[in-house]
Amino acid sequence: MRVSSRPETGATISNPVIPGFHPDPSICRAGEDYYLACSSFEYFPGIPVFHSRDLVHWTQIGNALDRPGQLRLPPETPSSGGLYAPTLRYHDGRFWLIVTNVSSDGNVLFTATDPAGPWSDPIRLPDVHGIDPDLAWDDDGNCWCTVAGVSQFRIDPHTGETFGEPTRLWSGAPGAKAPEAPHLYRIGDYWYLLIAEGGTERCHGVSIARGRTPNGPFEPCPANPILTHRGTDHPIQNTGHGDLVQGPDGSWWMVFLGVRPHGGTPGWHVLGRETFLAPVSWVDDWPVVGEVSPVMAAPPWPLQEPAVVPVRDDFDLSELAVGWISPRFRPARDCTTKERAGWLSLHARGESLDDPEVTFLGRRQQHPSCRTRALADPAEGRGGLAVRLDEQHHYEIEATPGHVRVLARVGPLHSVVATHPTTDGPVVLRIDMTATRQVSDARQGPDTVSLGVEDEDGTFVELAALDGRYLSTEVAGGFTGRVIGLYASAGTVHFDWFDYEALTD
Ligand code: 6LW
Repeated sequence: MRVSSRPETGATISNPVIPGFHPDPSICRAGEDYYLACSSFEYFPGIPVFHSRDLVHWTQIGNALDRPGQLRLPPETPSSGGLYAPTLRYHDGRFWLIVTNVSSDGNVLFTATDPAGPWSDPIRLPDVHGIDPDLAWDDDGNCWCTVAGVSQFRIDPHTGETFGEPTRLWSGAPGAKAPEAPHLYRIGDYWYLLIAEGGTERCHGVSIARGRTPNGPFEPCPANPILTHRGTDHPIQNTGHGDLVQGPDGSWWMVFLGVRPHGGTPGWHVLGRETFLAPVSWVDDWPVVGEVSPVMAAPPWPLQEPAVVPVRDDFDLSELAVGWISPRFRPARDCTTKERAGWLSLHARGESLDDPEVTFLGRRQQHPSCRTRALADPAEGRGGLAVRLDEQHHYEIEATPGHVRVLARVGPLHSVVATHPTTDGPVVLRIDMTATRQVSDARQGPDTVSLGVEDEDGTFVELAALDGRYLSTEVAGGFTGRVIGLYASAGTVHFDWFDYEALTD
């Protein structure tokens, strides 16, 4: 790993530290290494795992649940069902990950010696009811699993067995909605219980209480919520669902989720809930969250060089890169780079992106403005390049031999927006997302999604420019964000390459 020199005074970093649909971050430290896991809902593989040495630059090293034996997402799994809110911890020389599969297995626990994988088969916790499970160990070796609500179980993490009845710990501010995302820590003389409350929308926040034992009683912090942007015009909204960690120098930090709305009123966010970082100081043994901003002071330790992320995936490798995800299931035979050397071959299962079992391979949109391109060979079928929020909200440019068409689905409405003749051979499909920066009209959407093809000299032929609000969480609902990718809706479609390029505004 290349390490740059200590940042100059005045050096800054940008937030989010993990952009795109990466919510509910949970973080742990093992020596000089940091690892972070996020929710993944209906997508397979599940639970992306990231590595960093500086808390600022993160690289995805795998997905904890990458085998069908670990993750069941049946076709009836709704969008925003599946895997919610993991907790990742390093304890006793190994990594522990606990997560809720709200669509099949309930709470399940996995272990690994290398967080890049392989992770174990699931250990089920049939008696632990409640989302957002946390793990903490006390000095006597007891393992405490605390869930949304907020209540706590003593468990055997090796078997999933529970002991005794759950106990109610603390539910945050009286009357506040959705006390959830508990994390329990021993810091100094106290046990701290960190929670989210107010719901994951604009009222989201983080509160904390402390006690002398892991089971309470807990005394709420007088300054609660210790993090919230509710009622502000801050560019980062919905801040909540945090987890604490110590930096390399012993200072404290919080990772948490937030969103970046764009456009006019009421503001639409299209990238899902993203992972942000904030400094934490301590006053009277209570944590105080420092300024949260899109550009913030760099931590005072040497920062890694940011990894250079290639624009192109050429599909030259036999395995797919870890950032590729598919709704619910990805049978290797339907999505393979082993059939035609250097190409990705997709075999259609569902007939369109409306189908929960569509063959779709995508990556998260991570930048408000970006360009995606793909070279598709539709000679044996029909398929193309799509931006997807869920089955009911997607735009796509779809190729068949001799022509392309732009399709849009928004809720119950389906539209063929444009058709255009092409040659019979492979065709370059392109979608550009351009974020709204200057709001000249309160009704202006968050971005424009332009769909089209490139002609032989590379000139973009735009066939449709659609308002991006219809592919936003404020319209579609749910917990995810945009995913951009390749699909087949009939026969077999081969793709030679896929480009994703961040555009500066
Ligand atoms: C998650 C809950 C939340 O379980 O949203 O923002 C839910 N917080 O803690 C889904 O991500």
